[in-house]
Amino acid sequence: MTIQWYPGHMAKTRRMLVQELKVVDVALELIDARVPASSRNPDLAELVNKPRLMVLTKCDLADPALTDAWIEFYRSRGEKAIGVDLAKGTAVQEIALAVKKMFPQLKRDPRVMVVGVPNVGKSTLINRIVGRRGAKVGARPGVTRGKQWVRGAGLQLLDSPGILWPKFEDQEAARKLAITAAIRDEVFDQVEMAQWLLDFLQEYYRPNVIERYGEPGEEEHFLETIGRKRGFLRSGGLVDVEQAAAAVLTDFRSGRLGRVTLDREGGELGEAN
Ligand SMILES: Nc1nc2c(ncn2[C@@H]2O[C@H](COP(=O)(O)OP(=O)(O)OP(=O)(O)O)[C@@H](O)[C@H]2O)c(=O)[nH]1
Ligand SMILES: [Mg+2]
Repeated sequence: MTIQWYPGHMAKTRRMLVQELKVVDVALELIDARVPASSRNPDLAELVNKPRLMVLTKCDLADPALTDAWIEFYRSRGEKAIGVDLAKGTAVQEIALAVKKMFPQLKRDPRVMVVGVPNVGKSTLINRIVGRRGAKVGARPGVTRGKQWVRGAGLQLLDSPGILWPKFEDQEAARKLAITAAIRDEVFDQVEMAQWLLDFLQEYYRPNVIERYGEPGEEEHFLETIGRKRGFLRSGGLVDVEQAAAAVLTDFRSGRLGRVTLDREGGELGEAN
């Protein structure tokens, strides 16, 4: 199966970022707190030759204990890392302050590049910092189409389209990015994604699953039980598992399955333990 998660416009964005880095003072590297290893671009450290500050977004949707562990882990490796909830705006001003403190001598407003995978919250963060809707946002990958400088709060912020990287060393990282909606839904089989997610949740967040869907049946796959309970039936009474899968993914993405982190180790945290 050839999977196109690295369309031409991402290569173009990457070239644009390299170009803009020449005039940028600092890069904010956004990673999704639900997938703090899988949403980290392995190319970025090499690409960005400027100071970096890691921002874990969507902390409100992630497992708080694991978010703390990941921040601790990255800090222990010498990274600057801050966790934020962009839905509420928690800790956003801390980021603006941290950036300004980095450049006390600068006569102009610091230029800040905001980078990360699609849908991680780059445009939302910029809007939160400047306190207005300067950048377009949306709950699907690929909302921002071109670069845009947004000024405010004593900063110049560069919004850019999300980028992925051409190769995933493990397919699991790609799948997790699809589950968190960083990769378009058309790329992976939704039923397979939902089944994987249900298995994962049953292993690590069982009470959340039971609370939302009840106990899985013995005789059939969990997705069928869920679909039948919700009345997702095709003609002839067969359960529409595609529809059930879409519902499970929507539940997960909106936090209705509780606060969940999918990267328990992703290699890196495992190394630290
Ligand atoms: N719950 C929650 N939702 C968030 C958070 N940050 C962003 N979102 C939501 O995530 C979605 C994507 O946000 P955007 O700011 O458009 O993401 P982006 O990184 O600019 O995405 P692209 O431009 O597509 O690359 C929106 O629906 C936001 O409301 C957060 O911290 N918590
Ligand atoms: Mg955007």
